[in-house]
Amino acid sequence: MKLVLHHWDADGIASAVIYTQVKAENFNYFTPEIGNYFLDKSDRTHLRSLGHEEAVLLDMSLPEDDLRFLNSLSSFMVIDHHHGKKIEGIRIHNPVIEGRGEYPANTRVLTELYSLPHSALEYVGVYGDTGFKLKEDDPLLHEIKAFFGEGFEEFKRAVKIIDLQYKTGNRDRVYEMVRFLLGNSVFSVLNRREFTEVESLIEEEKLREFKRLREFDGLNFIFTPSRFRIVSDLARKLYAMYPEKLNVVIGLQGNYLNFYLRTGVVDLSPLVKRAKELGYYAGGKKEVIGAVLPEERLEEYRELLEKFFGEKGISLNLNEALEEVLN
Ligand SMILES: [Mn+2]
Repeated sequence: MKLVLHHWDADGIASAVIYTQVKAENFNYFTPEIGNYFLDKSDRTHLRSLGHEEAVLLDMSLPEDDLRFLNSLSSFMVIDHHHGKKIEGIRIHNPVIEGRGEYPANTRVLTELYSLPHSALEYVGVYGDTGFKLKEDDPLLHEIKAFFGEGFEEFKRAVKIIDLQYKTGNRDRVYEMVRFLLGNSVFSVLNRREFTEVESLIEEEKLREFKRLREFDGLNFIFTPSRFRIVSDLARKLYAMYPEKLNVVIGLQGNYLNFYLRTGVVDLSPLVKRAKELGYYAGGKKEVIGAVLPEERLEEYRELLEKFFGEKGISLNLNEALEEVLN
């Protein structure tokens, strides 16, 4: 059996479809626990049990240790467009790492690698990864509009629906989308209720989970046990309403906690740097820090945050709020 591992977003899905079409073979599909840019224990157990003879990883930059793990299971290669570095002993096709410029999507890397004509699937990846930040005068936007003509608005809607599937937290929905696109056009996604309904399911879930908001002195706090990947959206919404408060949202992500903090009170970038140095799966910028951590590191992470804010004369007071998470 041959395996395609891929990112769960629109570019990852379209990449899996393009790769399958190029190879014209049957594949099994796999995406890590949604939200995890690494393989967790149960991912590894599952992958080990497959006994596949070949695997390719598309549109995802996993830690070196995970790449070595995959390389030990079967013949393995990576096709990607994320920044990173070459790794001795791992086959990686990534023109960005090779210094051949920026690639807006992995679907574009595949299109070039296999000398394919431009396609709707390629643009699903391109628009999925870059659409939100393309300015009106961007040549890439002109290129996409020229390709779709009158159908551009419908195309945008289809990309959104393809991308949204992962937000349910249900990997099967992602695989169903891959399989659907193997036999159907990008636009036909819009005629399938099982895909389009996800949009309203997510909105309803967000409204429901927002009601869990608890307010402490200077702190807004939501702990959501929802399977949906809405933690960053909830944190964004809180921040829009209360930029002067510390807005913390914690959700479950497989065996891990997804911990988001958004605030306009202080520049968080030094905290992001510190968290990364301490080995957390963390990322962020000036007004946001997100981290994925095992529950047993929650206490330690809280101390890191409280120390950081303490140095600025701000008390975070997470103790009381966190009781809910730990119970
Ligand atoms: Mn991508």
